[in-house]
Amino acid sequence: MADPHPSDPHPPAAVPRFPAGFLWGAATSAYQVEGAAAEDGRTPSIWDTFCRVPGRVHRGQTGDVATDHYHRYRDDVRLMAELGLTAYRFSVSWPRVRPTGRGPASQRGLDFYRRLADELLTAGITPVATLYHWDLPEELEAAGGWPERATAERFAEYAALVGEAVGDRVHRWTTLNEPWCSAFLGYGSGVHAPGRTDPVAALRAAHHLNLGHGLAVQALRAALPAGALLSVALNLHAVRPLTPSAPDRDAARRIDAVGNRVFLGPMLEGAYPKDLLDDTAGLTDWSFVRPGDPATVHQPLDWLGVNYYTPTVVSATTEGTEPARQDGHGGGQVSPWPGADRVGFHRAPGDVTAMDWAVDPSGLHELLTGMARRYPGLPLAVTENGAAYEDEVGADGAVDDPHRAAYVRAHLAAVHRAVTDGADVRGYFLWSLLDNFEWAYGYEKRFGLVHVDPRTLARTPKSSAHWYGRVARSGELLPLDGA
Ligand code: IFM
Repeated sequence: MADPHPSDPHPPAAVPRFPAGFLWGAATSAYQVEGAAAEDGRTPSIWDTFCRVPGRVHRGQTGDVATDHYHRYRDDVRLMAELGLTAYRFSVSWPRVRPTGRGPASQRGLDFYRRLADELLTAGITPVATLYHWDLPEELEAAGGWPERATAERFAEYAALVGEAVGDRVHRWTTLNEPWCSAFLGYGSGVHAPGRTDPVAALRAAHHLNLGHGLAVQALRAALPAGALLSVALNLHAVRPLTPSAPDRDAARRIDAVGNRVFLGPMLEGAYPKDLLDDTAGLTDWSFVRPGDPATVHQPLDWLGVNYYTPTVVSATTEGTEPARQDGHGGGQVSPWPGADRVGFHRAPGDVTAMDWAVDPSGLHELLTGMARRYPGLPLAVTENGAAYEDEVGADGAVDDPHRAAYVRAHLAAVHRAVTDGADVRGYFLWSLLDNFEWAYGYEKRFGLVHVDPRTLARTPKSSAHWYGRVARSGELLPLDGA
């Protein structure tokens, strides 16, 4: 057949296509969406307690009801199926399936996750379960929390209970979500539950989260059928020095050490980085790391989850920087960066989301290609990426959110570029399926593909959800609506 435009100097570029089998998902976490906080035997987690401390959470809001996903999960699965999503990443609530964190499992709690997995499988959606997304049973915090070794041991027992009960249905597992936040925002800056501000406790917590991960991987391998795919999801920081000066580059090295390599080192390489131990030597001798721990933490993994929102720009001094930028999560006056507390944080250039986070997809490309180079052979998935915007419901009841669709498209383009550059990326999970409880910000920040009415909890897919669904169905990076 003759070329219809033999002289066209700009033939249309091919629409980028993602690899076959790529998982197109959305993510949530138990405390942020489930509600039903006191139902079916669930006991309080550290977030139930933290929300009740005056001044900790926007307007004293709680996850008591959240989006009521516990009761509405069937509708939510139907919504995902109608949109065309192929995977759902959710977390299991520890205090729901093992009330108080120790003792026997709650059959009613476990049954919820079995029903949820069945509903997903029936709808042709792949379930991806995370065991810990920050809701430590309150009784374990009362016994010392993550700074204590026993918490890692309880976590492995809980992992075994869940694996045995749900492992016949769920094949993809993640031990911890963003352990950096659990350790350093929970025990360092105190802007997250349990709200402690002790740098040594934060470092101890980081180690016991690492240990809990390693013990949980061992427990899951024993409990799950062969072929289960195990991972961890890290909020890796794409760290950039503000200037090329040696002090700013050293600031970037410090943040990379206590932000990224504190987990990547032991989990994927079997040792804590020497520079991290040196940076924190004035605080601790790390004697809480027992002989044998590094080997326990260093378990073979089947994939690595990368969570990314915005780059981390740092300088050697805090002069001229806002204290709230210290943690990127707002409001903290105490540094969440032990051994790097003189480092200054800056907003990257460009547009910002409602979180005041700069939109810069190049950080995601950098992280994915960096992980692919550093850990060849380890498949990757983007386990969280997304944006909060001030969405408004139109007079016709529709929610038009072109900014979110543009954010997601730009980040998917970065993922596609990383794949072209050799990174083995197997899936993308948009944060979040639903507008939900955004931790210390309460319900003020909306990350959802689906709008949730704060009074009625009615769900309305936003325009970005319809576009993302078409991308999921086609496997192609389609143009934005109206583009
Ligand atoms: O809502 C959180 C999620 O729980 C963990 N990662 C970042 C999201 C947006 O702040």
